[in-house]
Amino acid sequence: MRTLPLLFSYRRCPYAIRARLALWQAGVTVQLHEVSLRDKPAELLRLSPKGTVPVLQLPDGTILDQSLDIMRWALAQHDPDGWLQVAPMAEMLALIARNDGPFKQLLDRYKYAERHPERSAAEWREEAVHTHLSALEARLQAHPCLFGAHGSLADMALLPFVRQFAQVDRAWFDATPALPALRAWLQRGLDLPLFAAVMAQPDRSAAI
Ligand SMILES: N[C@@H](CCC(=O)N[C@@H](CS)C(=O)NCC(=O)O)C(=O)O
Repeated sequence: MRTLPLLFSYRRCPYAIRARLALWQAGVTVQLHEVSLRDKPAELLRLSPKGTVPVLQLPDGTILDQSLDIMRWALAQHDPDGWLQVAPMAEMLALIARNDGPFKQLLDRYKYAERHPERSAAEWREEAVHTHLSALEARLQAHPCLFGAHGSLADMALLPFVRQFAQVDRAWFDATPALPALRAWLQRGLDLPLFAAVMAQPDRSAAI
């Protein structure tokens, strides 16, 4: 009988990173199964045929195969810094939906601009800033985190995606005058010991 939840994860996937951030923050010990997205294990596809990571299997057999559901489940177990309480849930979810929908689509176009030649990488980037990141910048000009002084579910859910955006052209991100508060927020997030912990090279199939 399995005693620990089983997490199928991929180290650099932003959805998997956000799930790990919440699980580690909650102090939930999982059996971590690092997968190759090119060679997905049959067990993962059996539990969740859609074949994306992260997937969490609870000891009672329940499957959570959406990163946000994993975050909310983990923090419902234990939420030491009150990430679920920082702002009304509907407001946090609305911001996360803008990240996961329109922003993620533009992020992918910016990152893989050669596959989307209707516009240049710089134009996709500009649209991503205009559609989403400038609104985050405005929030962060007003306070250090997205919903005030303290980190929330939304900060943690968005952080890995903003990290990925920054990494596409680090020199541009570091120099743009358009996003100074977002840059500082990202750096503070990446400097958290929690972030380093979830990005540690996984020992394949090790319990953490
Ligand atoms: N809505 C899902 C999206 C997860 C997702 O798309 N993960 C990517 C990796 S970052 C994936 O597994 N893609 C499948 C593939 O590349 O084959 C969630 O929030 O968990």
